[in-house]
Amino acid sequence: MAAQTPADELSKLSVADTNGTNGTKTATPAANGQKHDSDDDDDDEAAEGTAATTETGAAKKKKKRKPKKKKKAPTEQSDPPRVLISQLFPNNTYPKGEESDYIDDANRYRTTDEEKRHLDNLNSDFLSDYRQAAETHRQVRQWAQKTIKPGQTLTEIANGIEDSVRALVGHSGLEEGDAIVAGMGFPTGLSINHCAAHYTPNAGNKMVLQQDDVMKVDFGVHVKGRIVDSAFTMAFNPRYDPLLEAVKAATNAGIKEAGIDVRMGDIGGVIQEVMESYEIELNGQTYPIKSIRNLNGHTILPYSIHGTKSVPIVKTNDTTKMEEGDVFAIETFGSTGKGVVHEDGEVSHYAKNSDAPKVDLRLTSAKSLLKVINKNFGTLPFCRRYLDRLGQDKYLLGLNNLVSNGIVEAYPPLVDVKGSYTAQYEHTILIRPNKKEVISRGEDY
Ligand code: HZT
Ligand code: MN
Ligand code: MN
Repeated sequence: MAAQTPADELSKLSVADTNGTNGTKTATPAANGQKHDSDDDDDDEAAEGTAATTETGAAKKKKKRKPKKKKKAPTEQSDPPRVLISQLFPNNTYPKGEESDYIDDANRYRTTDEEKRHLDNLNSDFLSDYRQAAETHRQVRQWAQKTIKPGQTLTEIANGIEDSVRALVGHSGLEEGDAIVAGMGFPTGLSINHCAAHYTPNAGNKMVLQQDDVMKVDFGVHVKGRIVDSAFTMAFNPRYDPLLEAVKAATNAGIKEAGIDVRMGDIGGVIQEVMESYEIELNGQTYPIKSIRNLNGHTILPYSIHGTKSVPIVKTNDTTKMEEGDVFAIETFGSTGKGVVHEDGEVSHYAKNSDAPKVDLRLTSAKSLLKVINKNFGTLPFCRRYLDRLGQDKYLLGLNNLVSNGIVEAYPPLVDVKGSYTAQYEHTILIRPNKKEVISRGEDY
């Protein structure tokens, strides 16, 4: 775990120039074909200290030791994922997302104009933070996609994803302020069937994933406040394939349409057109696939999961334009139901309001909980489980008080009609001056 890799060992592996569409498989040094002997893993520093001290008497056999080999730092990801992304990609150089030029006539100059490149305010520093967060997302979701199976509890699944994210960025989030440096960008959404978003288990939740479920897996990774927000849908019964295909295609159409000066309402129109060109047959009934009209994509700001711009997923007359420097979560939801969601069920997701009013809190428990929130999450969304793991208890009265005072926002589960099925795909994209970068793109989606 603590073993250090000589930087030159890893830099020999040509990972610094990984480019274009990212497959987790090819983007990591793991794919370089190098084999390393697993013997090494046994004779590490700890074992060396024991031999001399435990053996006494004349008859002792001198323990044969191979010439000391330093335990090599891992060059591929483990299962479950526990190897730091910064170790797999040294020198703060992480794989790029999927880049594309702005091809629109009015914007063609942007790809060549030297001045534009100069003005790139989404470069260097935070670009590598975004790329590190995105690579963490790809590696954790690759593991999630192969590991998640019906029969697991949602609690196991959420903890599996969250422990992995925290390990790969090297911040457990248990020491005060640590979750602010890097870690979960927001709680792991595990929303099933007619539930479209914002469901994650609270303590004691015994829900088990079922064979015929459709589960949206929506999690965020942040590095120094740069949040990558990306989601996919899992189903174990192929009958849902047309639903998943429709939503994946709709999200990709929205991503393709996005660019500088593109109007929000037009992006919604393109998304809806693609989404609603699909239908699905379930139990001998044919359902049109509808865009969920009251769910949206959104801008992302440092330490804030939603900025001020929304990206509709149906046609609207919103003429707000995308601008350079914007970061967007492009997410679309399809449904076999009404295509409208409402809030329903126990809340799990919360976030401190960015423009929280300064209220003199009367309740001691609310005051002390707010301190915990400020120190550990700031304005990053959190869930009840995150308070539990920090050792907090009996916080619900205080938490509800912060919500009623407008200091903390509650994000209840969002559901379509019972019996319906919903799916989601989401990517984070950077509107850089010269290029659009789909930072979270992988081989999977
Ligand atoms: C809120 C709370 C969270 C943002 C979208 C979303 C998951 O529906 C403007 C448009 C995490 C995220 C959010 F804990 N929401 N993306 N991924 N949820 S949203 C929204 O509240 S605000 C959409
Ligand atoms: Mn999301
Ligand atoms: Mn989002």
